[in-house]
Amino acid sequence: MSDQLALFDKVRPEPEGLRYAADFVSPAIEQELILGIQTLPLQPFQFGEFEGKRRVASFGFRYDYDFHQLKRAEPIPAWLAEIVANVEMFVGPATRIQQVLCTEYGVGVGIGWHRDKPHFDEIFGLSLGSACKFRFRKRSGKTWDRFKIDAEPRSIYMMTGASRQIWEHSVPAVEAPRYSITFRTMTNGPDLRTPA
Ligand SMILES: O=C(O)CCC(=O)C(=O)O
Repeated sequence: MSDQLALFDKVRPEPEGLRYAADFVSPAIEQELILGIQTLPLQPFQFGEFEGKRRVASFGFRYDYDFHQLKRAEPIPAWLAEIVANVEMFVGPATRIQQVLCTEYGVGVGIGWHRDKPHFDEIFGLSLGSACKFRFRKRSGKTWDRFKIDAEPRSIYMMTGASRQIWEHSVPAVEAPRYSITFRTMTNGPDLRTPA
């Protein structure tokens, strides 16, 4: 574990591999990032014939629910380069973020229970604009083990290990507009940021 990683507050009793750090970005950077997201051509999240209420833009890669395949997306834009580098540095120098997802949640919008696609490995999530309950659940016989963090604006969470591979996560409907930037490393993918 890198020295930087030790700066994440340990969440107890947590799903293994879950970390949370408050105040990862300043209020000024938060506003810049929100403005950046608001200027993107955000589209309702599509999964097959269904459409989610949250609006998203993917960079690096995107998962295509029609073809059940990972596809290349627009490259990560320059205005996100610094925050991507900061997340990589914070987690550890070997970290290579290759997928970025910008999401806008209007009031009353959330995200249902899921695990991220196996093409992605480690997941880091920056919360912007307003707080949310970030919930976890894992089957335990006929019931569920449950866990929750209050993800404050400007905070970051990290999901690796069991928190990412075994536990599902969801965000219930938010009470004020929330934005998130999800940063993902790839399980096996080509390193798009290394010239061929
Ligand atoms: O908004 C968030 O922090 C969570 C996003 C998420 O779980 C996803 O897009 O898969």
